[in-house]
Amino acid sequence: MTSKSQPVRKSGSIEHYDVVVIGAGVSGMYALHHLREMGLSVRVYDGASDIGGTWWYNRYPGARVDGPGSPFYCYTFSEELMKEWDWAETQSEQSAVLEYLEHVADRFDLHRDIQFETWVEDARYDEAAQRWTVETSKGQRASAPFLICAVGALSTANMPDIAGIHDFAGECYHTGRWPHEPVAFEGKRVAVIGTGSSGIQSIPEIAKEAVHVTVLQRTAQYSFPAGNRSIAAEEMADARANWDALRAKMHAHVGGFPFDANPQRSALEDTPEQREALYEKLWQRGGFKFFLNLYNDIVISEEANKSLADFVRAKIREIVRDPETAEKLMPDHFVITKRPILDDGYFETFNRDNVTLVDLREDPIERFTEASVITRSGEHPIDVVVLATGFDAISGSMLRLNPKGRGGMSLKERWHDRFHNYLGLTIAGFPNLFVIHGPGSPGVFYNMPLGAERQLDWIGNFMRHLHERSIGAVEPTTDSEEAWANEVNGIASATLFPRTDSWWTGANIDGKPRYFSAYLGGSIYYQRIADVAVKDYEGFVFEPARRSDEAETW
Ligand code: N01
Repeated sequence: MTSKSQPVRKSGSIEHYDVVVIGAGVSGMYALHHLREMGLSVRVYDGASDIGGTWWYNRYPGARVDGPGSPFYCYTFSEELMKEWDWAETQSEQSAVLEYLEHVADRFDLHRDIQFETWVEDARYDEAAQRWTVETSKGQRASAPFLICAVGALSTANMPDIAGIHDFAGECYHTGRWPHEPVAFEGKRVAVIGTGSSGIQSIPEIAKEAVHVTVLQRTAQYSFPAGNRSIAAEEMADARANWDALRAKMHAHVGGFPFDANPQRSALEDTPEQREALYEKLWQRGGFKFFLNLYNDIVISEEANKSLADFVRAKIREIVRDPETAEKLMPDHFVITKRPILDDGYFETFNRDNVTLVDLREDPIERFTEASVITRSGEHPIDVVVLATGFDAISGSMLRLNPKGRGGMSLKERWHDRFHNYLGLTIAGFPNLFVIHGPGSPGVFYNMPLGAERQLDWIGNFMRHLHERSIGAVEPTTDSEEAWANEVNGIASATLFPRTDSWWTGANIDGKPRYFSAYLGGSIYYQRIADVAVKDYEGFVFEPARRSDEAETW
């Protein structure tokens, strides 16, 4: 039995640590492990009652890894960890990922330094002390020179403001806040609002149980076969035997997976027949590699993009038997410029007698009553409503935390027009604060556990550098933020991504600055931040330590 690690010191009711980490998901867990291994005293807070972050909350039916998947959606910092864990399927279920994370937490004894069911309600920088002080929902206060915000890129639920929704007397669940007890759909009429990844994963599962499912679709989506399959014992054995080479490949690959480099060929170099043959082969194989094995200009050239969009639209027409329903399911934005979706029988679900599609563009929701949802064309009696309405993504959880930096300036003030940052990690006016997977970083465009490790390894080295030079506070200049914004925009604006309304562009949240904030260069990003370190952390301003305790346990 290990006891909780002690704070560096206590003064009155405040506990002092070297680092406070907010969030105990995939990133926060590694932050704790890595910084503790470096010899620092770390305290982690999380509002949930256990580890896992997104994998703790998103328990809706059908929730699975929908990226390139297992066994490479995992931590890479420990060879032993990789070698002792067996993954059963390529698109692991939520429960399997959570089980893995629980194993990690036990193996590295993480629980003892995490305080659960505790929201950080205030985080404030004290310029004189060069420290952050946080106040929690439990009425505690803690301080540390460093604050790491591992608050999640997809964790602040988007709750739609629809007339009468609070009058609805039936059951109502958001996919990102799914209950821990099983939700029974047998004998029930269900409305699902939203057809992003969460809606498209859950609708086929709910339709297998419910009496009737009404799908309320605002934007029709392209979705691709998930191609989930079991991972054979020999495949796991092979991955273990070649782990060093695979890990090196993950570091080199644009998306952080051990795949060969993407083909360097334009769709327009092939004939329509050759393109069709490639798309068909990838469609039949399924899985996220579909997007990684495509032509190199699908998200750059409108014409190349249209060739794939037409292919998927033809697939939808082929799968969905009722032509009127198929037409309502026809997406009309640039394919892949909203997050690509992997499904297991989504379009086929519309061939069931118990599923109805409502196209909200022509038949909008007017209001909810106690027992129904009313759209322009009429009333749909329901027992359950599932809100698959997504998240205030990438920046939303930082804004919910709303830390106060120099002069008491809040992040909401600083980010009112755009999400100013340098390297996707730091913010001028908010010294010693680091954001994981925030705006300006590859975040959701990269293998997220690996991306978190790489960002946190960089942060750890930076902290050591500051300590060795007796630096008490560091922050970027606004000039370096601007140059970084230009770099991020420069890459994005060469693509079609910024032209589509999506959670990537913030268009799903009213009043949010609408622009594409992720760094699209993938692995180049890690080279960029390494270069900054080599150049003595250029772009930052440093303030000498006023006290000797800037990281007290070193
Ligand atoms: O959220 P979304 P999500 N009235 O924003 C609609 C990751 N993920 O939870 O497109 C009516 O994509 C909205 O319509 P529109 C993955 O990266 C990972 O599904 O804005 N409709 C859209 O259809 C994913 O991309 C996994 O017009 C409203 C839907 O709700 C990301 O999370 C699993 C509405 C929201 O789609 C987010 O996916 C699942 C309103 N008022 C998700 N408001 C894993 O692999 C919103 N919509 C683990």
